[in-house]
Amino acid sequence: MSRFNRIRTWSIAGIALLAAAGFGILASHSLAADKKLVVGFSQVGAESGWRSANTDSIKGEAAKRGITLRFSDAQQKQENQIAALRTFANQHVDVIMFSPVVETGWEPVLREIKAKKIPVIISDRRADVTDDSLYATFIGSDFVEEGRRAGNWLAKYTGGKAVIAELEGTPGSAPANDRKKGFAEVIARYPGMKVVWSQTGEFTRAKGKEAFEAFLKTPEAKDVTVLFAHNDDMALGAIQAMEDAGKKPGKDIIIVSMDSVKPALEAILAGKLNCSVECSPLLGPKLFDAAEAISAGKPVEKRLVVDETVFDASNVTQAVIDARQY
Ligand code: GZL
Repeated sequence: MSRFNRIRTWSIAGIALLAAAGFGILASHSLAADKKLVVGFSQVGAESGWRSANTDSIKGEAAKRGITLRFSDAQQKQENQIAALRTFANQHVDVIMFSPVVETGWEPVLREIKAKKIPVIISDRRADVTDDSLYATFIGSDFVEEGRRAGNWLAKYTGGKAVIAELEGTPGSAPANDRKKGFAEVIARYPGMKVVWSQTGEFTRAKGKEAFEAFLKTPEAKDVTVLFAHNDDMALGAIQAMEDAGKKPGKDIIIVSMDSVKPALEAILAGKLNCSVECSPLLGPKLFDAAEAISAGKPVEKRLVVDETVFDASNVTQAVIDARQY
C-alpha cells in the first residue's frame, strides 16, 4: 500500500475511533440525562408552618420532575437524621439532601457517604464541617442577615429604646445561633436596647406559648417592651400568652419575628405582630436544579442564598396575604 494510502487509511480509522468515543460519551451522557433521579431527603421534622411549607415545596418539585423522592422526617432528632442518611447511602440513591437540625456532628456520616461517591446537598440550615468537599452545595437563607434585619427594623421603630425578651429557636441550630448573632450585632450599637430575658421555644407555637406564659409571671416581665422571636410560630404562641394575660400584643409589647408565614402576616394586618423578616421555605426548585446539574456532571455554586424581604404594617395587605404560597 502506498504511503499516501496508508496515511489516508489511518486518518479515516482515527476519525471513526474519535467519533465512536464521542458517541459513547454522548450516549452515556444522554442515558444519564434520561435516567430519572432517586433522591434521599432527611427533613428536620414538622415543627412549624415554615417547615411544612418547606416539605411541600420539596415533595411538590420532586413529583413535578418525576424524581423518586425517599423522604424521612427526623422529628427534630439528629440521631434519626444520621440513621436516614446512612440508609440512603446503603440504598445507593443518586443524590442525598438534608436540612441539619443542628450545626455539628455530621462529619462521620458525611465521610461514609463521600466514600460511596454519592453527592450531598445541604438544604436550609448550615452543617459545620472542616472539609467542604463533604457536600456539593448549600442552599438556604443567610440567617445572620435575617437577624440584622430584625435588629435594624426594631431600632428604627423604637428610636433605639427597647427592653427585649427573646424566644430562641432550637439550641445548636444554625438559624437560632445566627439570628441571635445578627440581632445582637445591631442592638449593640444602641445603649438603650438590651435583651433582659432569653429562652428557647424550639421553633414551635406550643413551646413559645409555654415559655412566654411562664416569663409573664416573673418580675422582669413588667419592664419588657419588645419580644424578638426567632420564628413566627413561637411569636404566635407568645401572642396567645399575652392575650391570656390581658395584654395587647403589638401595642403593650412590640413583636418582631421571622419566617413571614401567612398566619404571621395576618397577625400584622390585625395589629398583633409588628414585623416579620421573611425566610423563604420554597427551596424545592433550587434543590432539584442542583441535583440534576450535579447528576449531569455540571458544576454548581458551593453556596446559594435565597432573596428575602421584611414585612410590617407598611407592606402587608390582604392581597399580599392571598398571593402568598405559604
Ligand atoms: C429557617 C428554618 C427554621 C424556621 C423555623 O430556614 O430552618 O426552622 O425559621 C423552622 O420556622 O422550624
